[in-house]
Amino acid sequence: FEIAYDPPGSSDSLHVRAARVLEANWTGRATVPSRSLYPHQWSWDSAFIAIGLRHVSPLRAQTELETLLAAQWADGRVPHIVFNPSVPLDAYFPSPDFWRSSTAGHTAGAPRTVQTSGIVQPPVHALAAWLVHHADPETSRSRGFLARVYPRLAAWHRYLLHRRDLGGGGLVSVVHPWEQGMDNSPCWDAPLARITPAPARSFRRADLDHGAAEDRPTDLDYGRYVRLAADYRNAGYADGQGEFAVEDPAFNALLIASEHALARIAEELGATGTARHARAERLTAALVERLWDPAAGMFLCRDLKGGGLIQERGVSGLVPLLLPGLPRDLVGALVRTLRGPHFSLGDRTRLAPSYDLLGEAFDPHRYWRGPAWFNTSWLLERGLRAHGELHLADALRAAVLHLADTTGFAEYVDPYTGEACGATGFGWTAALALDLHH
Ligand code: 9YW
Repeated sequence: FEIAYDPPGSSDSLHVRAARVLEANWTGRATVPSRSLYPHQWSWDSAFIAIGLRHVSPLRAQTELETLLAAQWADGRVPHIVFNPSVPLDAYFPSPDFWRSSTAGHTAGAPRTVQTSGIVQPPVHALAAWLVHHADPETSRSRGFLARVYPRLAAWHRYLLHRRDLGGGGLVSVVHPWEQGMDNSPCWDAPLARITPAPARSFRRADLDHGAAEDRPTDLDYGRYVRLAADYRNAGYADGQGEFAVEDPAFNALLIASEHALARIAEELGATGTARHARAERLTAALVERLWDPAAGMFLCRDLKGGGLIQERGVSGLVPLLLPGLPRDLVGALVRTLRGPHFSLGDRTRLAPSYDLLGEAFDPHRYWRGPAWFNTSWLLERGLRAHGELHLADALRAAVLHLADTTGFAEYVDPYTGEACGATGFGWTAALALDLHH
């Protein structure tokens, strides 16, 4: 079904309300995802936030990305959190004293002046930088924005392609569920089951001070997250030694989209983008070869430690729709899967659920185990539009605008009812609604 949106006169107010959220979450150098739950700078949040912020202040959008990239490690990794030193340690767990970046990350080249985590998040940044440049090319050129971020973005992609090809098949692996960004997706249940959880009394969750326990990951999940992160830290953040390694379709698709964007940035700077475009095409072929599952009609995650494709349908497996170079028959299959009983977009759901409606682990309220999120909807909207599925794209766009606004820019929503879950005043929800509004 479709939602009527944009009655005359109301369109300005969505812009104003979304801009107000971004203003409230702005710290002076970056934007926090949520004042209550997530009071620091998060990597992929900042990329999505910059994409929306460019419509309000191109300069602030550039600064957002530059602040994040200033915390890059010498080995090229862009950390998933950059900590704000003026926020109390107990406001978020795991805090800087858990990650100990400046000491444990010494060999990997963690920065000295700022505290960060040691894991990464999906590489949406080159795509964001390209879109931010486009919002105001004059200011961007006068500040040398692209020239400044290009070497850092190139080093970031190099880190992923060289240090994280743990399966040897050309794709990048995540070594922690937090890296992929969909923390407690049922896709991680099997690979996580092998991990011995850290004892519950060895850490204190700060998220439960702000979020409802039944909407959040469980204590057992957290025990395993902590164990994996502590092992990585104790190994000096050296890659290739951990017990968890998964090739994820969304993470890799975002790298491919960003590699294409980096090629365009290179061209804008007067260099050639040919080699980067070619690499993006090779990555696309590897993605199809290693993660496409014809029976499921979508991409699945590959568990490098347990062998084979994980038979769980997460929204991550639909995100490669974003890629313009995807083979035509795969596009058709992805669109059918999106509309079919597992995701039911445009029929029983208005935004794509984060996980299979028919899956045993489905829960409409628990974080990434069912609720619909705005960043994945933004990515799917882009994909549908790029492949000419205009009717579906328009309906999805209208649903994003309507639900973002009526929920007070919620973190995520019940995919059936649209009921707000998690935090409100959430950064990327406001930013991406702003972007689709333009
Ligand atoms: C956490 C900030 C982050 C997002 C992730 C999301 C959540 C952090 O919040 O993880 O403590 O659970 O899963 O994608 O970047 O918004």
